[in-house]
Amino acid sequence: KQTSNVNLLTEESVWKTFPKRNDAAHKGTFGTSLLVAGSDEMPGSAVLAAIGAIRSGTGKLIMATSHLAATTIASRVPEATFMLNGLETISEGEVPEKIIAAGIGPGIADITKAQKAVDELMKLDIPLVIDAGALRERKDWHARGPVIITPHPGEFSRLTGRSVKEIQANRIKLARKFSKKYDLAVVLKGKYSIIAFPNGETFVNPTGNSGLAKGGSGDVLTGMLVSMLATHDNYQDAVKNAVYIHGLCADIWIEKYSETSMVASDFAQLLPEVLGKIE
Ligand code: NPW
Ligand code: AMP
Ligand code: MG
Repeated sequence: KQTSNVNLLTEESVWKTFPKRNDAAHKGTFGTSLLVAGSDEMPGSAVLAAIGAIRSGTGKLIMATSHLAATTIASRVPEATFMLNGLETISEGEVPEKIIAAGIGPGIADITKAQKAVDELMKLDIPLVIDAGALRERKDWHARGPVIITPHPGEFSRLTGRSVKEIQANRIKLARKFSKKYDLAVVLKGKYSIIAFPNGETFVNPTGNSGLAKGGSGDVLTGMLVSMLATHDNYQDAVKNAVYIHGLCADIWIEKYSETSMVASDFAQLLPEVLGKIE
């Protein structure tokens, strides 16, 4: 029973569900995404999330972050706009208008403020990705819109109170259990990432390689997820497509270059090439 309804993600299913762009589109068509990410200690994390987001289709991107991180992001992703002191402002209940998808967590150091900000974002009727620092000490999962959590095994261990060893030995079962119990989508990362939806549908992602086992890889994924949530009608398709395409970029990178030397900003550069295969 435990493994019923488990499917491998395929290139074909991803290509079929990736949204077609309308010739008459304007930037509003593809919506505004919000990423609450980065801090003075970890500006790079927000840069990587911003790159993942801006290359994955969203019409506009607002980065809620610190002054230092904003300066760093602006030099790498000039298309982004900023909410300065973003974590503080959102934790006090002031959220930008018109956003249609949001993500919070990469490179956030202040866990108390992160939890308050998650509380505020959960009041909106939009899909919300919760990652990294925003997963720490999270207990309440009630939200108006769909919630997607993206823990690596270490983070899932903290969330579930189970050891990493136990998690790795029962990845599908534990991801499904958490998803059902709290009515949210779980992306349990690592080789063969598991995607478990609250309706019981579960997917295994075949793409990606050990070159991704480096700081920053997950930050790119969070940005991609938010941007694809903004552009897909069906949130489950957005989650599946982001996870698959993230790993595919890494696989295509190592066809030519070293897996050892690949870093997050390398494979993220391949988003235009990989998405070019779909369009
Ligand atoms: P160990 O060490 O293997 O025994 P943390 P983080 C454990 C930001 N970043 N995969 C592991 O155990 C992130 O966005 C900023 C992974 C360890 O105890 C976060 O905000 C960057 N971990 C913040 O840093 C680039 C596994 O989990 C713990 C594991 C911290 O994020 C880097 C690690 O998790 C980074 O993305 C597994 N398979 N199995 C930047 N350039 O700004 C066990 N663990 O403590 O949440 O640390 O993931 O680095
Ligand atoms: P994070 O730990 O948050 O930086 O996320 C790491 C990202 O890299 C996730 O998307 C993982 O699924 C992916 N990843 C890490 N190690 C591997 C691996 N050995 N094979 C495939 N993907 C991996
Ligand atoms: Mg991470």
